[in-house]
Amino acid sequence: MDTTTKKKDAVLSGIQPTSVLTIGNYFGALKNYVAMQDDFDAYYMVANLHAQTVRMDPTELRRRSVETFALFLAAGIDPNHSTVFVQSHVPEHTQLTWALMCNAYTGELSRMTQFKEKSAKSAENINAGLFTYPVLMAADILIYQAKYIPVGADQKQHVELTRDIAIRFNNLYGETFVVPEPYIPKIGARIMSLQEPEKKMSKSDANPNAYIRILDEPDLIVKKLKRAVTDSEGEITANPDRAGVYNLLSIYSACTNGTIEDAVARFAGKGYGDLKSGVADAIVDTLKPIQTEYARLLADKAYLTEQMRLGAERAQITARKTVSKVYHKMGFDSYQA
Ligand code: ATP
Ligand code: LTN
Repeated sequence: MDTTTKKKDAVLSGIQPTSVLTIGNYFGALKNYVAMQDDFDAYYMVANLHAQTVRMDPTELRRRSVETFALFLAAGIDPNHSTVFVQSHVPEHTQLTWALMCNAYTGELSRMTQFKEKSAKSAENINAGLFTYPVLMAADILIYQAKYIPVGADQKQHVELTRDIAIRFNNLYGETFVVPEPYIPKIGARIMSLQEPEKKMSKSDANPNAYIRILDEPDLIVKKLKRAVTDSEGEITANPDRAGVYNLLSIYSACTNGTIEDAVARFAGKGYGDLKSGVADAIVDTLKPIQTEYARLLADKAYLTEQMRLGAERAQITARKTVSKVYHKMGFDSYQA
């Protein structure tokens, strides 16, 4: 055995199964999961515990969790290379959450932008889970000693909070956790709503014209692009202040793996109609292989169930180690007289 081989750094990320994933989730997160899986010890999870911070029907949550798992695989995550699992199948996440909860401050949690936005959106259900959600996310990350966290720009603040909690814990109890860093892609980190391009595209937006789902049919994609909000300038330039046009150019770049400048050159001298149909075609081409593979996988429930079981089993080996280390350090030893 080659004893000089360095252990790979771990990466972890998760997506909530609140609805069908959008191209924002794909370009901001999922695409990078696939790109990183060969170079890292990768853990990718369906964040179903997080999803109940907004009220979800249990039957729907169950179905969407399986569908999101299938979509991970369809997008190219290889369960033989990466540990892919559903969060609630590894109960150690909630065990570590309690330990971290006692090391997180209510002041820092109340500064989280996502908490402020989501509580403004659903004033009738500002539950304690919505408030403590970033601590569960910190547990997801720290339990696998993950070094890099591939996320869209909106999650940067949560990863920074995780760093603070990890450093605080390490200072108090001795070196325990790897301190993680966000990995945010240059292009695609913040895909905007097609209807309100100042707002991020979100899978739970009330207006379906605001987002493109990974599973949207080509006709629907063309229709939604036609309705996308632009501006009255008529010229195609890369100006972030012209949010609608800039967003379409970013989506095109993300689909074609090019730069914004390449996208501007491609549409030089053209009108918004050409831009919209060019972007729609690029999206359709990107999503087609994922959609085909998704349909195939979803028809094989036995395979999905088995992969979920194997993924959870593998994740649990690492998760257990971290929890026993942390519990021991905090004085929660088992059966010691
Ligand atoms: P919801 O609408 O349910 O709050 P969401 O669409 O914001 O969900 P999440 O499950 O919160 O999606 O996020 C999963 C991953 O996708 C995260 O890494 C997040 O940063 C990324 N992501 C979400 N929306 C976008 C977007 N518009 N652009 C780029 N990345 C995004
Ligand atoms: N909070 C994230 C989803 C999420 C996550 C994680 C991302 C849950 N646990 C751990 C990265 C690492 C969100 O809402 N997008």
